[in-house]
Amino acid sequence: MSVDRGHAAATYDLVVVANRLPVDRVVEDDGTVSWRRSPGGLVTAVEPVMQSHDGAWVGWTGGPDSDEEPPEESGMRLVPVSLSEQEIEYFYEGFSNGTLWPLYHDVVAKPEFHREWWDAYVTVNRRFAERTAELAAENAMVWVHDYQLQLVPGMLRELRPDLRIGFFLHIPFPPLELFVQLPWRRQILEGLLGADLVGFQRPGGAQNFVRLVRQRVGHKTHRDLVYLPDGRTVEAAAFPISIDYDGLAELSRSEAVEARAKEIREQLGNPRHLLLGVDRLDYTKGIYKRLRAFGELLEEGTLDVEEAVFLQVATPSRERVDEYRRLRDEIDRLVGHINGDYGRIGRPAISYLHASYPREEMAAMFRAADIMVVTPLRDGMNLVAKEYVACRESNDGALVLSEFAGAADELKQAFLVNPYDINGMKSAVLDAMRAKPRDLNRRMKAMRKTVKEHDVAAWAAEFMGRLSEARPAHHKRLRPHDSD
Ligand code: ADQ
Repeated sequence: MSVDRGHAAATYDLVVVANRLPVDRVVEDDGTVSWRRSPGGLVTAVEPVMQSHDGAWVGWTGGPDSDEEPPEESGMRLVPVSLSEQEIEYFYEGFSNGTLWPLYHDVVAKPEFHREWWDAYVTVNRRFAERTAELAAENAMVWVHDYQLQLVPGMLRELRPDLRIGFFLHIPFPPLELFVQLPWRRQILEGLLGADLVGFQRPGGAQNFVRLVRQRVGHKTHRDLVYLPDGRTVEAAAFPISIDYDGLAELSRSEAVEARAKEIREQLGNPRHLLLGVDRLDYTKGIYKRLRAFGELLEEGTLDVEEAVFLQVATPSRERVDEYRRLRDEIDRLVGHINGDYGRIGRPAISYLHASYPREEMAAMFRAADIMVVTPLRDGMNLVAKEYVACRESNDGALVLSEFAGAADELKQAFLVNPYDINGMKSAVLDAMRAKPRDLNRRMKAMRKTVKEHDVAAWAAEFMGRLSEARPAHHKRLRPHDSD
């Protein structure tokens, strides 16, 4: 039961803790402040759970030094955590996105290790933990999200041993050999072990975690369970995230989206093959190698811009981090080269867009594209692959998908590629172009069934269901005789 003694001291049965709140603060031209719901799967995922609980969401507003509380959203209280300019630089851009992000993505870029970044990470995680401890009702469930907040479960457990704490990592959890580079590896593992349930996108992530805990912290483990000296048990398991399949499928069927899809194809010159890439502009997404593969197909004369064009949408992201600025320049140059060499008047080989679009426009692009090219070098899941599938009601279209995206575990009927193998990607694109409609139909039907059956509501319900079965601290589990 939660207690409402007016907002200030109210407590909640379910608290979601994520780096960002699900709203953006918008300052209008006349200076008035409003809040806009920020697009994102997480809100959609937790909304149904929040409505059946008495929920609060703790997160940062996205700007410096702001603890102004936004209005409630979908029946949940939104509780801001404030970050200073320097914390944004050290905690968010630094340790989260300059250290952990590259380290957890196969060291695709070089992670930087700075002690002052780590100090800010500890300080900010503590602030989140303290705020959450004040908000959670007795025996409440707390669901902490992602790599920016890995110390929160441990800090919260110390403050509030009564809570049931779940943690979900949206990005990959790296193999031991990479993780051990981190000077603060032990603190991170101990932070995560504060949770009762630690969720990962793929079974491999859960296995990496359990192996590290056994070898580096020395706790007993058995399969996906960790046995702590205080008698608590921590479970590690995979919960592959998904999308609001029905919502997106319905949107994609609308006449407006259909008309817009047709218009997009016309504006691109009605090519026989329209290839599409949609990503945050991030070095893990494999945009550069993907466009090179397409450029080579044009260079060799295997393809011609009269028959195939590429629409690449890349939303700029983390622009204050050096590595992202470099990537943006590299891709700008590559696109310039390819268009300069192979484009014709009114027919660029690659239409390259930096904008962020509303859902309708995204759905129209997915409907318009014959081949969706999703080739991250490493990705926790990749929702774009699932979104494309949800928009292909006609069961046509092909998905070229990296083996290194979590989505590859479920979308087995995609044209799977190794994103480092440029020749392999070229062949996969050609295979997709030449595939018989019956083959494409069979693949798309199977993938649509998978995503429909395992949508985001199922994902959230599974995680919450498992967390609600987790034993509170005073219920000791029997230890097995041996560990593996
Ligand atoms: P991301 O790295 O952000 O997420 P992804 O899963 O592809 O990657 O999600 C991106 C989302 O942004 C998609 O819903 C997509 O439609 C949307 N989007 C992309 N470009 C857009 C644009 N130009 N305009 C509007 N919307 C756009 C992290 C992990 C992933 C994991 C998710 C969820 O890196 O591996 O799948 O979290 O757990």
